[in-house]
Amino acid sequence: MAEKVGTTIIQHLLSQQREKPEATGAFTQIINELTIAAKVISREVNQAGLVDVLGATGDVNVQGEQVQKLDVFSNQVVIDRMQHIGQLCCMGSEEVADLIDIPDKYPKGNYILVFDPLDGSSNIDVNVSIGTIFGIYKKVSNETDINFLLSDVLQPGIKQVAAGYIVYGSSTIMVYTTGNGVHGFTLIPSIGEFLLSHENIRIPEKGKTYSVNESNYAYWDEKTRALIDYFKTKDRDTKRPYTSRYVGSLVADFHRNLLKGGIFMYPADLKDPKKPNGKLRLMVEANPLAMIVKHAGGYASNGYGPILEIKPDELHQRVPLYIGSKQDVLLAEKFIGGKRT
Ligand code: AHM
Ligand code: MG
Repeated sequence: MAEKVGTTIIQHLLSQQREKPEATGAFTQIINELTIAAKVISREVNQAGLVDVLGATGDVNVQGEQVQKLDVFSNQVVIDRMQHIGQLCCMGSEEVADLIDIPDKYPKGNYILVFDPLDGSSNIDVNVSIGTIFGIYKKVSNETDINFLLSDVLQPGIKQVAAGYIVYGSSTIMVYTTGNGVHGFTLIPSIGEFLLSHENIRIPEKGKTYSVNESNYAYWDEKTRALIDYFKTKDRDTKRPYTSRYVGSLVADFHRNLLKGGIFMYPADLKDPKKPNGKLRLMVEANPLAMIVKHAGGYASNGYGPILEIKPDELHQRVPLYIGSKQDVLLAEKFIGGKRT
């Protein structure tokens, strides 16, 4: 008897694209390859403990291959899967200083992929949720030479045509948007497919949770401290204090707040004079999640205005991040940007 399998990501994407006569299938191919990369990374993440043990005995695994650090491995998986499909003109990765070219043996396309292959590096070795983040842009010039593509890459996040993440947690979930709702798919290991599990996710307007690395308190300015103090202060009318949750993996913290409501913050701090804008990267971390939260009814800000409107100056630019439930992020803006009413 035929079993009802559920909706795969590609099926879902195709059903959305049927309403767009201009769709060429290029985009579907990009998402398809990304899901394959995600499955490979997920498999490896699930064996992380084992890989670590084997790595310690001489950095060679059971197949006699060199054991790679998982983040380096994930970076290579994404590059290998994405470079051959003929739809990308280049890529930008958190793990690679410069833009990644498409080898001459493959055709080039008009899309740009930016990604963080395995975010949450401090949690990789300790079995805590980690994730992959990606954003997709369309090239604006007619350039094909990698030396002249940087200005095509440095577009504000509002120009993303799609964005998503994969969280490797108690299950592996992929969440994506093309601007037409935010949808989540859970990897079913027994059939090797991501199936629709969270259709049209909407983030609550206001949450009860704040997520921040509070050990940075000593390095924050007065406005930032006042904001965190606000969330911790007791006030029945505004349902405070909020509760605190901080995994230390952006994707995991973001995913929880997306489903349950709340605000994630990585403010600017004075810890390292070379990083006055905090830790997180605009292009590979903040922008993709900002697009997702926007289409789920939330908001992402640098404390002064929308993340998605910032014009990047460089690929690895950092940015203070306040992201999550709209009312909570607007409140953060009032504290940080001084737009108090
Ligand atoms: P990474 O790209 O090196 O993994 O760093 C990004 C991670 C985020 O996932 C997380 O939100 C943040 O760093 C945690 O930083 P901290 O340890 O300073 O709280
Ligand atoms: Mg990262």
